[in-house]
Amino acid sequence: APVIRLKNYTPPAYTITHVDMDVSLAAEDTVVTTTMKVVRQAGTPTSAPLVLDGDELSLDGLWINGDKADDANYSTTPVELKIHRLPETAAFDVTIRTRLAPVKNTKLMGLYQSSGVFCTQCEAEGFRRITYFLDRPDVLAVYKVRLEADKATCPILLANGNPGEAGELPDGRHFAVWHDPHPKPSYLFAMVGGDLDVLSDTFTTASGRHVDLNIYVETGKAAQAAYAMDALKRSMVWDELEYGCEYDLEVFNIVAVSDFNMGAMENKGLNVFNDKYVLADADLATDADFANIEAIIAHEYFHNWTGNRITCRDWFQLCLKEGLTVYRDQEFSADQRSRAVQRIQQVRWLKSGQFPEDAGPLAHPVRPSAYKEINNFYTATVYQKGAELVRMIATLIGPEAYRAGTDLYFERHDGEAAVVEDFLKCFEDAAGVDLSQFARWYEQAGTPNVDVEEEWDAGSCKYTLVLRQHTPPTPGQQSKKLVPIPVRFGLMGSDGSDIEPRTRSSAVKDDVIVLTRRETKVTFTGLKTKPTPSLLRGFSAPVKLNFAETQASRLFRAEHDSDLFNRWEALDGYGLSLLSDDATGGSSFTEKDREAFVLALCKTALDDSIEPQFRANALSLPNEMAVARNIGKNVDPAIVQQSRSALLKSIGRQLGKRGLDLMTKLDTDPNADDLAASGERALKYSLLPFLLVSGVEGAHNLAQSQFVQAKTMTDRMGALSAIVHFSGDEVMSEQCLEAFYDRYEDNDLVLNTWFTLQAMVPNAAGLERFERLLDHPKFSLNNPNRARSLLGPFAANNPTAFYANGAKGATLFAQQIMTLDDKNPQIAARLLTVISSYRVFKAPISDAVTEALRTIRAKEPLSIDVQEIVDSLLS
Ligand code: HT7
Ligand code: ZN
Repeated sequence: APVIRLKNYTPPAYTITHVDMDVSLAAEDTVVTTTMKVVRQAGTPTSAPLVLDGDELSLDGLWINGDKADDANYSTTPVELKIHRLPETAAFDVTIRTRLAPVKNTKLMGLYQSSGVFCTQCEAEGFRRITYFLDRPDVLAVYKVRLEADKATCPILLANGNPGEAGELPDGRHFAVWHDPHPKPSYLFAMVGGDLDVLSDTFTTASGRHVDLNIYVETGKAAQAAYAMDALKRSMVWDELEYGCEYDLEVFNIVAVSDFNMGAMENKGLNVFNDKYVLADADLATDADFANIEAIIAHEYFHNWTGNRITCRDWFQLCLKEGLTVYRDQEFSADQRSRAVQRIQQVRWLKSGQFPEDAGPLAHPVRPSAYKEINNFYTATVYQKGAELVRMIATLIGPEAYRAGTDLYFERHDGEAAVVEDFLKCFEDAAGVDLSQFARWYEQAGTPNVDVEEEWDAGSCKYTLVLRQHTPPTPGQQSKKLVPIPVRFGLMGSDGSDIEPRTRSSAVKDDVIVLTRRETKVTFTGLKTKPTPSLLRGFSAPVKLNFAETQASRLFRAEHDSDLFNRWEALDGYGLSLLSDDATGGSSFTEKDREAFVLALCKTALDDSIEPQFRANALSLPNEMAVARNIGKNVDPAIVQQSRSALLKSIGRQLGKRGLDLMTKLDTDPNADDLAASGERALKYSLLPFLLVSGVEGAHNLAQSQFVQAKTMTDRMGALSAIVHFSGDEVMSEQCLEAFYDRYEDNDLVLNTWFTLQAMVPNAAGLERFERLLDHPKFSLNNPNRARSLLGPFAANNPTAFYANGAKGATLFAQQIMTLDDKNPQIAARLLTVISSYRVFKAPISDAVTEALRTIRAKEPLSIDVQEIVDSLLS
């Protein structure tokens, strides 16, 4: 497969300004007739052919300016339609008729059917599976779509934009016309046809525009869309207030479908969602599910401006819309919920998903320079690290200049397909700063390291911090340049409060040290005693901070840091170092250090003055994979597990009865759906595993009664997961799993969580269970959520099972990937990336993974999607 390179970008020779589509929907034989107004671009000779993209299309007719093209005028290959001898006028019409079989589309790209509902997914290159087109984001057109279908099975017909004429047709068919006045790239095209229920509401924008809001869901489930609707309205208000962005159509439609490759899609005026991120009520969804729904609804809505009104010139610029929109959804969630807790969760995700990507064979810059399959580049690096870059810009220039910069971006580039440079220039102009060094963050893969040393001169009362940056090499990028790194900091006095820092250093602006050189030295004066530094507050830059801080200082920060994020980080970092030291037989931690950690953690857990959700996060110790990655090589998963279990037990013993009492006290009103109640539930179920593993009297019974009496899914799942993973009581575990299954066997979304929970059962028993579940009648590779629910956690986060019996899990996993490759290569490739840290494990077991990867590589045919990932994983 050819490699596509950013440096080879050329503007299109022709563009398409108007698209008129007529779609007659039918499962086996959909007919799509598309008339496009094609405009020859300046400098294009009239002899230049028009080359349109296509993918698995069957061409049924071609007309130029209404005249049937004769065979000599065009040619097709599997990936294109080339039209020669075009009219000499600057603009002309091309009409193309294609025939599709949505029911056979298992890739879920283009037009497909999900539980009988016709829907589309066009990003990144799905539109070319509907019609031949200039399927690239820098071709923007105004669309009119006429849909027709059987009225009984497809009473709802939707497309982008505003609704137009609709009516009845002979033979039980009907039609609806949609018109989208905003020029858009083809990846934002969408249409839906099916029998769906709707939850409707309205919104009035800041300037008084009336907007109809509709969420379409499977019949009988409209009530489950209430939270999504509420989140949507809050998102609309927030975007007006924080970014001055108003909605710009008469309707905003969301459709939830059950077969979907990713989370959701921001099609103009017609978002299509994985139903997992729409449907929820307290009986069916956990508090975490609700939070995800809120974030994804917001994310897709925010794309209306950052992505749709201003789109990307080419797919290398993906971070332009995704990094910015993730940053926006993160800030939205921070405003709606606890900012510190949100930041902790974002950083957890960044460190467990993006840092490993940046440190392994799949490392690539936030703006990659080459790809084979664009679907493989919807990554944690583009999304999460991309968001961190926007966050750093805001930190470096301050909130007012940041807002002035985004205002300028919307003003300057509305209606355009932009590049990262355009975005940066807006902040340069608004803030009067030079971001040329900052631009390197977009080009350079790898997580920068910041090594910190401190010097204290009691005689002159001077305290000096020396910070040095270096970025380790990544595949294809051996030498690295210096990048600007904003390190938010504080100096803590002996009573734990912040000291006003006094320095003449030009690297310091307010509470931020900006590292632009290899080494930055900052001296603070006027200090009576040596301060305790609190560095990288709020995780102000996506870097790895190496500071040989004493354990005592960590605990001091855990207790007193005015930055709540850093209080969590102090505990998390302590836990990670302790577990890594333990699992490698190291001697950096004494028994006393260990006890001190256990005491500090329990103190935090039991401290009623701290918000419960924060305490729950503190109690969630680094998982086995985090410890394995931190160790970095020759890891034996069984030993990591032993260290972790031992620590869990110590903590459980220390919590003892007080932990149990707290749990009982946290038995909040099951109907309360406010954030305070969800924080209490989070704390409650983060305590339970400790109490169960350490055999605290009463814990076992409490777990069982919580499960039996559970009124919400958070309670039910919290108890079930603790029982299955920590009670050691197989009989009770099986009974509860069975009860859960009996209750929810017909609810696909809930059943996914039943698979996921069991995919995390450790050791050989977990491997056996995994093997059994692969054969379970409800397991299927056809539904992405179901495939992910079992394969994902097993391969990503359950190393003692995955590597049991000579890494048999790797062989089983590879077989599933190969089967999936024939159905849905995008999902196969994405699932395969979860094992990208396999090389940290010791030789015999990691060799087995290499073998499994080679088997996949030898498969024929093998999709480009999977091939590109396997090649990187093997390189
Ligand atoms: N922009 C979307 C990314 C996307 C996608 C979504 C569903 C299926 C396939 C997809 N390919 C790319 C989602 C987002 O970031 O908002
Ligand atoms: Zn997005």
